[in-house]
Amino acid sequence: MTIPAQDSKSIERNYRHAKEAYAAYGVDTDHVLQRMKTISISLHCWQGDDVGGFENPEGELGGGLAVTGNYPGKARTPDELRADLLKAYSLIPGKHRLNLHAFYVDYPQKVERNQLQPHHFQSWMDWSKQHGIPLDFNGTFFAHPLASDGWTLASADSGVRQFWVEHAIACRKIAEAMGKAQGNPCIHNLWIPDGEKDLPADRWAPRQRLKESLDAIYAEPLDRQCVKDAVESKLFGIGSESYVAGSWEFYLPYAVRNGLLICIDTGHFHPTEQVADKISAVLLFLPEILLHVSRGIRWDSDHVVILSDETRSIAEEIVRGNVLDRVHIGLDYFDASINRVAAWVIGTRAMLKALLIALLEPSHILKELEAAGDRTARLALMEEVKTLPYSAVWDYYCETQDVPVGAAWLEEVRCYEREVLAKR
Ligand code: RNT
Ligand code: ZN
Repeated sequence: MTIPAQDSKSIERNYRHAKEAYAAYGVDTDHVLQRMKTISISLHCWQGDDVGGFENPEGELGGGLAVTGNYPGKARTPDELRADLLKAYSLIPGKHRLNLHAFYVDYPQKVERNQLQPHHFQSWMDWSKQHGIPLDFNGTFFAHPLASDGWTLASADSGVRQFWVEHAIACRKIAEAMGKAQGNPCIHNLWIPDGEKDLPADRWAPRQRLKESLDAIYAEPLDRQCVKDAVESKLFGIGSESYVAGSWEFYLPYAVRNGLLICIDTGHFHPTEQVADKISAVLLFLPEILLHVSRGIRWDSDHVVILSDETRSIAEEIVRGNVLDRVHIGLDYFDASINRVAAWVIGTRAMLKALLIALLEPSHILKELEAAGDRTARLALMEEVKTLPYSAVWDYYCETQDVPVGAAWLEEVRCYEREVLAKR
């Protein structure tokens, strides 16, 4: 099928109409577009190669993570991954970040994870600088012989724990160096798989050990202008269905007590739990949070983010609370059954659309109606606002940011697939 293209004249005409429609609700679309330009999403490098990393191309993923699909053309080297990323960024309006995992290290010699240093990531930092794409960073506590049983920082083996504590400390230092180099804090996130497949007899000892490991990791205060540490909780994983040491109830108080960011991954909660509802609660007690926006289907399946009710309500909460500067938005999914560049583009554009729609919402009116006790009008208006012409504002935003409007980006991905991906 050929993708329908829109001409600039009709994009501008539609935008003018939309501007009037929103102005009637007291919303200034030009102002909204100015704010959109300041929003950066952190794209996750691991969508580009099915969470493979570059340490060991044959390595087992482990950690209870599962990527399904065998779409051709995945990135096999740092250069291929960077090329694919640049293609994706070129199809997404605005300036965005890259979220790097430690096992994407790009260095000619093998370096053990507890020995990693900033200079092992020099090629990434150079690329980041060259393209103006700030970096975020994650330790990698899976796909490694010392994590083969799924236990790392909470392991009963003190040698194993020590190795991973050293890895985490090394990652904090790397993140600090990245933040310093880019003049912008690098968000360092920590997620570990540790848990039990079946009913544990002792839920206490692993959490006690995890706490001690974390205390050692975060003992040294680092410059918050360079690095911000986040911890990511999880409900269950494959092989840790009955118990996860680093649960939400474990990490939230830990983060509050130690001034860390909590990372909320939308796939890490009970399926009917409202992740959006957590934001206004935790931000009363934490200065900032990190999001891993994902899409679970029946479980933490990490499907590509779409413009779902959940994505929209997360964006609404961030915007209504006026906390765009306190919420770091990262993506976390991995789908190997479709074109991987397209997966980045679809997910990031969906997140940005959700934020745009939220910024366009006349929330001041909704809040006034609520304060006046007029719940009828609140609901009526919430429903009517849903069909205001945000798509015209989105198209105009893409046009003015010099990226393809509507589905036209897909043509570019198809072309890239023919010319680059299919030849791998
Ligand atoms: C796993 C966590 C974690 C990973 C990445 C690869 O359930 O969501 O964030 O997806 O570290
Ligand atoms: Zn995550």
